[in-house]
Amino acid sequence: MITLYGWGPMFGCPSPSPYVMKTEIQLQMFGLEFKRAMADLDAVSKHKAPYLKDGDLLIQDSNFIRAHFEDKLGKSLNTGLTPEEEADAWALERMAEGHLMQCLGYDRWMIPENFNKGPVMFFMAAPEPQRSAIIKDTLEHVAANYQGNGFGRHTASERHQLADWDIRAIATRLGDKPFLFGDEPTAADASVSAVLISAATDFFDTPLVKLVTQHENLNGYMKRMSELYFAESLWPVPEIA
Ligand SMILES: N[C@@H](CCC(=O)N[C@@H](CS)C(=O)NCC(=O)O)C(=O)O
Repeated sequence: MITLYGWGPMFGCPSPSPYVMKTEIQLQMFGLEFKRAMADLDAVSKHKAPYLKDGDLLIQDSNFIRAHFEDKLGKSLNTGLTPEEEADAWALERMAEGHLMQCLGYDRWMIPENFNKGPVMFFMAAPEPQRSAIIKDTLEHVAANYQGNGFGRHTASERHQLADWDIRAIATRLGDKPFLFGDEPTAADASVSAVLISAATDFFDTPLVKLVTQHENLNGYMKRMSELYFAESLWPVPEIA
C-alpha cells in the first residue's frame, strides 16, 4: 500500500504545495495506485510535505520519492532524454523549485493580504488563545529566512524581475512543444508545471499571475498538465471541527 501525504485543493490549486502536486503527478506518471492522506508534519523528522509511505518505508522529499520508485520499478521518468537534456531538466527543476518558489512563497507569506486569505488557514487548528503568537513567531521565522538567504533584501520589483527571468526561461524552453522535452511529459514537467500552476492562481494578489499567463504557450501547457493529472481531486475532504 502506497500513501502520499500532503494536502488537496486549496487556493485555487490542486494543492497549496507545488511539491505535493509534483509528487502527485510523478506517481501517476509511474502508473502507480496510491492513496492520498492529509499530512501531519509533526509525525515526520523533516517536518515537510510531501512524504510517502510505501508499506512500512517512509520517504521524505519529492526528489527522494521519485528516486525510490525509479529504483524500485526500474523505470525512469526521463525515458528518451539525452544526458544533456537530463542535465537541463534537473537545472529547470531546481530553478522552478528553488528560485521561482522563493518569489511565490514570499508573495503568499510576506504580503499580509495574501497571508490572511491563504496560509493563515494552516494555523486554524492551533488553540485560539495561542494562535496569534504562533502566527507572529512563524512569520518572523519566515522573514528571517528570506533575509538570511538574501531574497528578502530585494525590492518588490527586483523580486518579480528575478521571477520573470525564470518564467521566460521556462517559456523559451517549452517553445511550441506540448511538454518541456517533446511530445511526452517527463520528470521535470511535474515539477515545473506544478510551480507555474501555483504561481498563476489568481487567488493571490501578485504580479506572478500576469508574468506567467502573458505567455500563451505556458497557458496551454498548464491546461494540458492539469487535464492529464488533475482532472479530479482524489484527496479526502478535511473534517471541519
Ligand atoms: N524539498 C522538499 C520541499 C517540501 C516543502 O518545502 N514543503 C512545504 C510545503 S510547500 C512544507 O511542508 N513546509 C512546512 C514547513 O517548512 O514547516 C520537497 O521537494 O519535497
